[in-house]
Amino acid sequence: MEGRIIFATNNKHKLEELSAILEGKFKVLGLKDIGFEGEIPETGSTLAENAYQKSHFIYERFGLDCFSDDTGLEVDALGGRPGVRSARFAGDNSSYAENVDKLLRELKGKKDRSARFRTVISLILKGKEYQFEGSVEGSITEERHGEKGFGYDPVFLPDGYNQTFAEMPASRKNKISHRARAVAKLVAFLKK
Ligand code: ITT
Repeated sequence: MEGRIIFATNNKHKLEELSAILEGKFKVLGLKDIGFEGEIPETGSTLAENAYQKSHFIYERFGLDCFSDDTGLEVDALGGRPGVRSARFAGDNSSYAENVDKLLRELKGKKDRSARFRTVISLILKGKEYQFEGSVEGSITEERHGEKGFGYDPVFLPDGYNQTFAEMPASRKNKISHRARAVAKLVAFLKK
């Protein structure tokens, strides 16, 4: 029988991606499926801390095994920013569009546009935590390209491809992305 796993996220795009990546392996339940509609606090200063905070929060309240994902976009010319602050780059409650606008503004005229997405997954299994990391190298385009995906996808060109994450089919992003790479490690662990 297909196993079930709870993904502690409020981000519906991430839930969709993970459901697609894990299709046929695990049925992914979101927070709504377990009756939780609130926000999970995220106050850590690293991806690993935030990932742990999210999975731990749900484990404490519901006593259920679960995993979370914390992701950041690290831009070399910005000293690794926005990084752990990727969701709030342009301010608290900023939209994806505002964050992308700020990124393009800060990189205007800059030659070095190299960047990477990094994901840390925190899994809690029988009260014990395990972490899995995945990253993908690429560069930030001068303008937006494509409508698919979410967040910074329209301006992220993965190395070796001529389409941004927002131009390529979801099935391709889901093979090569930071999240896909971290999830592959999670699956290998869960299968052991
Ligand atoms: P949860 O914490 O509830 O899972 P979140 O949106 O707050 O959802 P993060 O804290 O990991 O997630 O924030 C990362 C931000 O980075 C997110 O809001 C997007 O703007 C961006 N991001 C994450 N994954 C991305 C991806 O695959 N493609 C493009 N942008 C992404």
